Amino acid sequence: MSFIYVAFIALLIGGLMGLLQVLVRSGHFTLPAGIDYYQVLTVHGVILALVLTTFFIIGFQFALMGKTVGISDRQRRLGWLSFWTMTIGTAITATTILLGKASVLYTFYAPLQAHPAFYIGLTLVIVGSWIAAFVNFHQLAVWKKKHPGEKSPLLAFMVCINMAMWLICSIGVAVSVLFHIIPWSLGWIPSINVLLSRTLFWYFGHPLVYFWLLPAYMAWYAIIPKIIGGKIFSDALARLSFVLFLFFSIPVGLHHQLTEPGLDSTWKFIQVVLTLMVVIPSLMTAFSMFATFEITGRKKGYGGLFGWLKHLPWKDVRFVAPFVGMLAFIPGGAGGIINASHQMNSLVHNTIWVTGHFHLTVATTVVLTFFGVAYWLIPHLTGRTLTKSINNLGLVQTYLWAIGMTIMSAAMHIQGLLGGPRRSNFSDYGGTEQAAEWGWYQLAQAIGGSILFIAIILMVYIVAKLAFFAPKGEEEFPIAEEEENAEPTPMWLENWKLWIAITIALILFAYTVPIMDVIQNAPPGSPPFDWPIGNS
Ligand code: HAS
Repeated sequence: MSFIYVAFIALLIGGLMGLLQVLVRSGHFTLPAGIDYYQVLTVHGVILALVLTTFFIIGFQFALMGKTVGISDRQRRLGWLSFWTMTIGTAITATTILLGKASVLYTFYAPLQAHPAFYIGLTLVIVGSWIAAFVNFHQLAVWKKKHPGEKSPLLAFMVCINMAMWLICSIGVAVSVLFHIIPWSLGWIPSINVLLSRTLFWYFGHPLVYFWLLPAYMAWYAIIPKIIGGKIFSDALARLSFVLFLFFSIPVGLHHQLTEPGLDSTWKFIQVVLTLMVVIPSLMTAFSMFATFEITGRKKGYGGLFGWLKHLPWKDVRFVAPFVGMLAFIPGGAGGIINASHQMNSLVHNTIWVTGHFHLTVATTVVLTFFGVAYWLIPHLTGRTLTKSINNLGLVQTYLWAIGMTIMSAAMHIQGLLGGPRRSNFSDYGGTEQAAEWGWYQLAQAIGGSILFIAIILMVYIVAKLAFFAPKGEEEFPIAEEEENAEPTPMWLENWKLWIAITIALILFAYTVPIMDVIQNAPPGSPPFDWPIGNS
């Protein structure tokens, strides 16, 4: 619950910053009291993309592990150590941003330079998450020792895959921050290899998005079937898709740098191919979800080509919120494939299209699934119940989110195609005709963003109600079972050593030459840029 409290406080603060941004970008509002746009944008990105997600995920995963393989007192104490390390790190980073010393956005691209405390705080967040990872691995190891020869519980397997991926990818950003960025921000080294720091960031930054996505997939594969009164379609398919995510999430970071000079296009091409491989486990997930819905509906006696859709619990927010998330992932995922296609990327890169893409993927697919989980997890943990009236309020919240996001994200996609930039304050670019075309879309973003902010207030109210005021009682922790006649899951799916070895081999293949190249043929180092002054 402690992790989840921090996550929802982050939602409120980050959401308010988002509201300010869309208002400013509409061109009809200026920030009061000399507050800087890029400061607000940094709070928004860091607090939502890094803090809300990581805290919710680690809290949720501890709950899943505790429920499926158990947690000892010692592991629980280490869980607290993880929590406090992350919370102290968050406080340090947040203070630095609020003092105006770190307006470098959530990607902290060099040569923009923040105060060292910004990077030190973020390092603590990562270190705290590593502690959680080792606790999770230990929890599964203890269970396996007690159950020799048995397959591990599906959710525990999934959590450990996610944390293994997280550990391997965050080493990249840790190396970059500890040995490169912090010494540079302390003035110990005069300049920085910008290309190397970005390449190491994206080595981490792309798997980061799957670190957000996989806990949502855990809920889709193993929790939603129970909520709709069905069974897990295929335990083996679910595990295989997670193993594929482990393989292909990491060696693909160059697709964020397709327009970056100084990286050989052969390696960009190879990483684009690997990116299209990482689409496959998502398509497997889509297939699996359709299968679960259809099989459950047919078992309940609903026939016809689409008649089985009628059986779905359309009034149960624990289902509806994640379902809207699934729907959003259809255009969100298609947009990702467009981004990954080298030629089309040159049209959309650095435009607000990309912002539209990630508001569909992380801010709708992932976040609405997390809300769907919160509706049962919070009362389960606090010994309360999800009442009919809170459920109905949750339905309103979900629809408001869907409406707000549809308006805002569609407008972002269109404005991006018309050349509207991302990561930038409002400007009419000297009254150019092109910038004039964006006006309506910027207004639509302000309308959509305002609806989203109302939805955020409603969600925080619901969370407070579920945590402190809902009637006492017992709320179910819904975990689905496998189909009775399911084929046994092959034991080779648990060959951890092999999976880690393949993952490392793929990373070495995709990254060794580009990184050596970036080091050996380093561009001239850059002195720091201190935003918003614009130079060092
Ligand atoms: Fe992305 C940029 C490519 C997925 C997040 N992405 C970003 C950024 C973020 C982000 C935050 O290749 C910006 C980073 C920055 O600040 O610069 N992305 C992809 C690809 C995928 C993808 C190929 N992204 C995600 C997910 C994210 C996320 C997931 C967060 C959670 N992305 C890119 C690229 C860029 C990028 C480039 C760089 C752009 C640039 O130039 O800067 C794929 O993983 C997508 C595969 C997904 C699918 C969809 C499957 C559909 C499912 C739903 C089924 C629905 C059901 C319900 C069952 C193929 C599973 C239906 C039921 C009915 C009854 C109808």
